[in-house]
Amino acid sequence: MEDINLTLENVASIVQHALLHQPITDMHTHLYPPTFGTPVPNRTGHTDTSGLMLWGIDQTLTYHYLVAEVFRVVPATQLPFEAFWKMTVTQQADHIWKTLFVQRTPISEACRGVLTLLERLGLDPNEKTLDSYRRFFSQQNPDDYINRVMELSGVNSITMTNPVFDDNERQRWLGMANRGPDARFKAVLRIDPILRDYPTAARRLHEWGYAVEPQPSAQSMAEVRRFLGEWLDRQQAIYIAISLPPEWTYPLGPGTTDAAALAGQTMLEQAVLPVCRQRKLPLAMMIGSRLRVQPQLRDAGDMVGRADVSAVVNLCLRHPENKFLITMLARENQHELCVAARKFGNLMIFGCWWFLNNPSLIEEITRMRLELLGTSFIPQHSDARVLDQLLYKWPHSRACIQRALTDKYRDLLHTGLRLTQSQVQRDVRLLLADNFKDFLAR
Ligand code: HDL
Ligand code: ZN
Repeated sequence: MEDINLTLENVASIVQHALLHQPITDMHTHLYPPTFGTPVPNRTGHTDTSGLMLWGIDQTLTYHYLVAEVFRVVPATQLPFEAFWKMTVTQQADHIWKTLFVQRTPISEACRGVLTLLERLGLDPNEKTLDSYRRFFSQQNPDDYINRVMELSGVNSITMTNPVFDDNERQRWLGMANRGPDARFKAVLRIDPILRDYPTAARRLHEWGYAVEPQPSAQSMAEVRRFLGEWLDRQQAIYIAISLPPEWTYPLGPGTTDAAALAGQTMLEQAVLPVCRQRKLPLAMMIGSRLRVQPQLRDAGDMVGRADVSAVVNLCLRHPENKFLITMLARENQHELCVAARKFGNLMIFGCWWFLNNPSLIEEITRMRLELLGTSFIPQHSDARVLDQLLYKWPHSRACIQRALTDKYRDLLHTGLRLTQSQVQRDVRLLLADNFKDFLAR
């Protein structure tokens, strides 16, 4: 088929077409296939209440972003946290729908997302109750529904987050030995406690049969390396991931007396990074989450904090043989992180994470990244926790990326540069898939 030259008149439609038709590798989500259990009945009526595959209207409405928002309208002084947590998921969903979608205008990004996904499924977002939506989902089979959501959202590869220090997660992996992986999903070994709380991690690893000691001895380092290798093999994981608090820094100052922090740093340098180097796996570090600031909100109780980009610079400088996938949670860190990425080829920045995953910030950050990094970054990941969210997180982000890209191509056309549709398609393929795949393979 003949290539099309870009003009000021056709550039927007060519960019939109390229984004819509480029299969997306979603490189960070909290999604699971049905083999990890589903808390919503499937065709056989089977429900696994601790199932990890979240989907359907009730799971969508009780997403922790919406839990935080509903407590702003009906505060805990009216509906105590404990009373809310005692409710069933359907009761919580009814409360959230009534409060945020019926009694108030659902104008927040998390609310608008629910309306977008309902519309994408061909459902009327104007219902006053959830009955008709529940009827629709009761007729879906989880496995078929995954295929439908992937097709509608344009995602052809879902990267999971697999926190092996979570008992439910770990037991499911150990019990799954004979079941092959689901080709639509790729695993990621998530190991926060090893760096954030080494004493607890050491105790648990010891319980699981690894001779890890309370102090980061040579034996402990070797056993943590064995643990990492065994789980990377079990999961066929494509990278190792950790999230870190805003105050995380690297290297720790010479006068540091915090034994847990020193142990975490030793484990990073003597166990995690060597295993990643040996297997050519990236280490993904998600920096800036201060956990359970409001503990009564549970998953909804985490906060953002400005972090130290020089820690990322020192990491990339001191470990040139390692590959780092980095995202930071504070808007204030984004420009400095972008400039850091200009200095290190072993640093790939990704996504507009969590509290940055809002159109006003996605567009601002994407424009800055295009201007500073060209096409050498990963603009977005969904971070979806409920399968249905792919149906809004990607359309909303694509619209932002489209506006930023279109303006940048227009700027290029004004220089007299000739551009074609196939070049736009190549750029979009890099941004939505190949930058990640190439970084893994590098
Ligand atoms: O640590 C993470 O991976 C974060 O994405 C958290 O899961 C957070 O709760 C979240 O869901 N953000 O979107
Ligand atoms: Zn996440």
